[in-house]
Amino acid sequence: MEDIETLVENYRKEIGDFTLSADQSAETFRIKYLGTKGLVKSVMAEMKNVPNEKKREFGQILNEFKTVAENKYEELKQLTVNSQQSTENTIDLTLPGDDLPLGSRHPISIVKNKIISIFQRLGFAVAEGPEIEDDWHNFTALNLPEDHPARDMQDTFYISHPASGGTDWMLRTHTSNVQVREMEKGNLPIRIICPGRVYRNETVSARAHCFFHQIEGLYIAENVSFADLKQTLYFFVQEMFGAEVKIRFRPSYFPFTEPSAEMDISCMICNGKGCNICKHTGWVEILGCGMVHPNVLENCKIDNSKYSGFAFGMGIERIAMLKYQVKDLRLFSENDLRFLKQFTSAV
Ligand code: 2U9
Repeated sequence: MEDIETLVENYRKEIGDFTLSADQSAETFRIKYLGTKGLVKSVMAEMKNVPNEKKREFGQILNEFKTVAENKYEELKQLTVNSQQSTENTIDLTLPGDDLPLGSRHPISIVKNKIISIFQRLGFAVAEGPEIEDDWHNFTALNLPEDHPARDMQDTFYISHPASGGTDWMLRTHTSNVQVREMEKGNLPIRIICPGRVYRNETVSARAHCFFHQIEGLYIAENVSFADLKQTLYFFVQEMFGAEVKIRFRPSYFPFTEPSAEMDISCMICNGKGCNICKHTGWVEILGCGMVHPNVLENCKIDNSKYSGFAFGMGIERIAMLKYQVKDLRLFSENDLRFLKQFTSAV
């Protein structure tokens, strides 16, 4: 008798503590306690061993035990229903997933990629180099004499560092350092374009910035002429701005090219009739160019009696301003999403 009472007491405690794990339902409980082979039935079977005078008292204990088990079962069933309902209410598995916000490419990258792809079709390869440069690769090799104004502290950001080892490090003022480094490798012919960021000590305004982006080009081989330069740039302009756009060259001066020229395109806003963009001239300047100066070839150990070459340089911001009619250069570096998300491209 006492054994059975202790057993019932233990089962009651067990039922009180019973909780469902994630992979169980109220049915798990029913089978264990209330099923045909369940613990309640097996305890009930003990009645036959109870003496008659105790049957009444003992029957009461067992009935209470059965009620406790049944109540717990009802409670567990309710819990299962509630948790199913709350999952059903919060998660609609038929809904499509959340949209991932996609960024857009920066207009400078769009224009840069377009320029690169045009020159790649003409056989130019892309070359890149360091933004922190020494005096030789940024200036001296490019035929910039010691006292040239472009070396003035006003224009160039110099870097002073205790570990510089006596080298005058600077932030490159153009990407021409990349061409110098390619020429020094001595693998001819060379047909490269060099995109990258450059730095100049300028006051920031709508038309100037202390950093901007350039693409420069260099072609060195035997018998390269100014005619090759003109045809290459004409192809570039037609692909970039449209077949109806014209070009013209004006004589100019750069220390690293001789002869040198600046190239204008007919204004694609007014078709050459005159507007604010072209300041009523019908033409807008887009780049500088020329035949590589013999001194530059010599500085880079290239035989200037055998080889000749042309070079050109353009500011990517300037091309982007013309193409998209952006009036203020600063917009390109302020990361204002209202500006940036107006540009779309496949590349
Ligand atoms: C080597 C030899 C010659 C690159 C050249 C220009 C003319 C030029 C300016 C355009 C607008 C710079 O971004 S800008 O301010 N560039 O006018 N650049 S010829 O000539 C080279 C380069 C490398 C070895």
